[in-house]
Amino acid sequence: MSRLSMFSVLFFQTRLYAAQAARKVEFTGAAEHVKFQPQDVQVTRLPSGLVIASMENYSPASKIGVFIKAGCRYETPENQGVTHLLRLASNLTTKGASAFKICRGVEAVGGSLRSVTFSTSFHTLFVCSDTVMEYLINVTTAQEFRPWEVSDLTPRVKMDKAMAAQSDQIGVIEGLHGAAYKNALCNSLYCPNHMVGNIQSEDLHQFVQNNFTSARMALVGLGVDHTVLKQVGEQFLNIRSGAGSTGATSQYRGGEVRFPNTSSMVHAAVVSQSAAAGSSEALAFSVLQHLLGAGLHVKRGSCASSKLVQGVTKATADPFDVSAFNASYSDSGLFGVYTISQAAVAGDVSIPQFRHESIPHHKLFNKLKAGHFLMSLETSEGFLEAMGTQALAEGTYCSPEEISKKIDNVSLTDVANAAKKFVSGKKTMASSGNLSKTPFVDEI
Ligand SMILES: *[C@@H]1O[C@H](CO)[C@@H](O)[C@H](O)[C@H]1NC(C)=O
Ligand SMILES: *[C@@H]1O[C@H](CO)[C@@H](O)[C@H](O)[C@H]1NC(C)=O
Ligand SMILES: *[C@@H]1O[C@H](CO)[C@@H](O)[C@H](O)[C@H]1NC(C)=O
Ligand SMILES: *[C@@H]1O[C@H](CO)[C@@H](O)[C@H](O)[C@H]1NC(C)=O
Ligand SMILES: *[C@@H]1O[C@H](CO)[C@@H](O)[C@H](O)[C@H]1NC(C)=O
Ligand SMILES: *[C@@H]1O[C@H](CO)[C@@H](O)[C@H](O)[C@H]1NC(C)=O
Ligand SMILES: CC(=O)N[C@H]1CO[C@H](CO)[C@@H](O)[C@@H]1O
Repeated sequence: MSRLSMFSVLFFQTRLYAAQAARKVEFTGAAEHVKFQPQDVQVTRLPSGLVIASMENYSPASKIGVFIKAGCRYETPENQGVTHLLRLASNLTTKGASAFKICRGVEAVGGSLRSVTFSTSFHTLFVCSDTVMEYLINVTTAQEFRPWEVSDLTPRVKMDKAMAAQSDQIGVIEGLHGAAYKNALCNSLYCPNHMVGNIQSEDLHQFVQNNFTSARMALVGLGVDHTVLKQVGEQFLNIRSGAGSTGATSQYRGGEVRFPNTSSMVHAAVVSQSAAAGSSEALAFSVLQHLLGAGLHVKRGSCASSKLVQGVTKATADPFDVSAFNASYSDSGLFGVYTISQAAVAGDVSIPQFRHESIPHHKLFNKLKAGHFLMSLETSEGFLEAMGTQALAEGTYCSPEEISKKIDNVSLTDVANAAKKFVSGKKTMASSGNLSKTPFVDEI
């Protein structure tokens, strides 16, 4: 789920298309262990604007995803909540296939569609593969949004909201965005109350029509041949070409939102505006987050030694969990601290004092830099998502090694400047729980 994009992902239990050649080689020769070196990620932008990104890793299973720049940040006041419905509607009827047929169709070829999970054995993928792609594409671009199916979504919207309301973290992070921005990024991932039941089939159609353009999509595959994926993109995703408007730039304003209730655990986030994703400043924030996270993601009592963050680490035995918070978007970012504490000590929420001389010496710093980006890429789903997100945002893919090199370029001064920007920046705060002892943002 993301403010920026929506995506559907198909998982296959076996390979799509071009697996044969690879397999053949794999089982000739004595060793069954002959492994193929994963190839580099290949990226192509088609004339329609569609970005194709893939990596052939010779995995026995393929994963394909369509990523679209059409998250809640693109909603307007008139259609707020429409992306929440779109997420829920991903398995509704498309042109040419009923909801029931879609489930069975994907199932029949051993695929699974995100948000609908099937697992069945696979039989004749080579015969079915075009159909599979059509399903994925149709689910993405050719939904009918039948009025009765859309109104049937209302109970699920309510249930989603009720479940989200049980999470302090979701409440705080949604509230934080709402308070931090005047527009775009202030939109919630959840349909606002006043729109529940008020979003019609027509609104969904309009949003898709205006926002799902080829130039705002990336087709991403893991364990797929790049040429094959390009053909698929040309053949099936060549709809609504043209850039589509890029949407409004988010305007940061800062502010505060409080959700008081009787909960004795107080969740609070205090942030400043950081930097847009992809900038070198964002990398400095990323390193800073890692430094803070490394020293802070522990109970308060045991991290008194972290000189970096003296402000939040007064020695006390009360449970007080602090972690660095960051959110990063194409046009803005948020950076700060997220604390979970007993209501009685929530007054200790404060802005850490960064000291230049206390930023760890270079060796540790480098180690943190190196490890940072490799972590998220360990799972194939994480990798697919990283590839899709980058392909959407920049139309390119930057390998972990390249990112590591860029991080190596981040100097201590850059990190200190990022810290300074956070400390002196206009703050946004969101909190929930028994807030009787929690300071207001202007008191921090
Ligand atoms: C996809 O949609 C087209 C019409 O837009 C339809 O002709 C085709 O049958 C659909 N394919 C599948 C697999 O649902
Ligand atoms: C779509 O998926 C949801 C769960 O993810 C399920 O409750 C719903 O029945 C499905 N709808 C159809 C038409 O299959
Ligand atoms: C207080 O609100 C948070 C979310 O805002 C929720 O998770 C929590 O369960 C609530 N606690 C009580 C006691 O109502
Ligand atoms: C997305 O669709 C909505 C509804 O049609 C439209 O108002 C909005 O301008 C579109 N956003 C972009 C960035 O094109
Ligand atoms: C919040 O906690 C204080 C003690 O710290 C207590 O006196 C007060 O009744 C609590 N308020 C609520 C609404 O639970
Ligand atoms: C690192 O910085 C130097 C000098 O500022 C620049 O020439 C080089 O291209 C940078 N390397 C990377 C990987 O960004
Ligand atoms: C600016 C910044 O620090 N961005 C990072 C925030 O954290 C995510 C992971 O949660 C990274 O992917 C970003 O690079």
